[in-house]
Amino acid sequence: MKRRTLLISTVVAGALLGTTAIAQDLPQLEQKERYKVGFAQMESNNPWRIAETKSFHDTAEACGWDLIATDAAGSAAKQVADVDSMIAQGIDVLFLPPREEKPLIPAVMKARAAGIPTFLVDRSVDPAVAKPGEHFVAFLGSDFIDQGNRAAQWLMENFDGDKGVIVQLEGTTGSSPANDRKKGFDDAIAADDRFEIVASQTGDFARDLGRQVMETLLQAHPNVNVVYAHNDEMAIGAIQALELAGRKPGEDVTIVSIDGTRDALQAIIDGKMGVTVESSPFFGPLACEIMKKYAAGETIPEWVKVEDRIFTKDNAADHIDEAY
Ligand code: GYE
Repeated sequence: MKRRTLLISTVVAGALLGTTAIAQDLPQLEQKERYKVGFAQMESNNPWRIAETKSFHDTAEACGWDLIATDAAGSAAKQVADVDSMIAQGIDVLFLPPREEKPLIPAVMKARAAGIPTFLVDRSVDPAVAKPGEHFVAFLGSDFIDQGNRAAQWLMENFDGDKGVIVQLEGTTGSSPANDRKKGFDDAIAADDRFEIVASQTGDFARDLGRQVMETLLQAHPNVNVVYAHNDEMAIGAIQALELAGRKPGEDVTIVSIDGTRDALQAIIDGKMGVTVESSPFFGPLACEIMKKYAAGETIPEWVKVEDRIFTKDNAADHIDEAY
C-alpha cells in the first residue's frame, strides 16, 4: 500500500504559552484559483531531499500552484538568495526548509517584510529570533527531540551487551534536526549507565561524509559497538566504513537511525540496521492543505506536528515499497 500523505497532529502549544498566532498580524493570503508558490530547497544530494522536492512538484497541479522550486546546493547563503529572487518574482506564498537555524532568519524576515506568508517545512529556525505566528505562519514538521528519544529507547530495550560504546553521527551543524535529535538521544541515554557516547561528530546528513567520519572515529575508538546516526544516509555510510574495517553491522555493531529511506529499510531487512525512526519527506499534500486553510481564514497552529512511525525488522518489509 502506498502512503504518500503525512500523519499529523496539530499542536496548539502556543495557546498554552499565551503566544497563539494573531492572524491579522501576519501577511494574509487571498483565496483564488492559482497561486505563485516558492519552494526553496536547500540541497538535492540525498534521497530524502529529492523525495521532498518531488512531493511539492507532484502536488502542484492539484493544488493550483505555479511552482518556483530552487536548489541551494547545500549553501545557506544561496538559499537566502533564492528566497530573495522568489520575492522579486512576486510569489504569493513561500515554503522554506531552512538549512540552518540562524543563517536563514534573514530570508524569513525579508519574506515577512514583503508581505508573503511563509511556512517553514521540515526544519525550523531559531525561535528566539524568528517566531511562528509573528514572523512566519507555522512550522510543519516532526518532533526531532522525540525522534532522538525514541531511537535511544529502542536501543535501551534491544541492546543485549554489557557495555554500549556509542559513536554519534550528527546532522548539519546548526540545523534544527541535528540540535534536537542530539538532545533527545543524549538526554534519554544518560539515564542508562550501560551506555557511553565516546564521540559525536557531524557528518552533515550526507552518506559520504558519514562514511569518512566513521572511518576516522573507528581508528580512535575501535571498541565502538553502537552507532547512532541522525539520518539514514549517514547510517548507510557508517555501515560501509564498518564493513570495510571488517566489522559486522547488525552483529557486532548496533545501528540506530532516523528517516525511513529505502536503503535503510533494506539494511534492516538484511539484518545490518536495528531501527530507523520515521521522518517523512512527503510534505506536498500537507503544505497544500495548510495553505488552503490559511487562505480560508482558519487559525493555523504554530507547529503542525507530523506523527512519525518506527521501522524495525518487524515491519520494514511491509513498508519498503512505499519508501524512497
Ligand atoms: O532527516 C535528513 C535531511 O530536515 C527532517 O534533513 C529533515 C532532515 C532529514 O537531510 O535526512
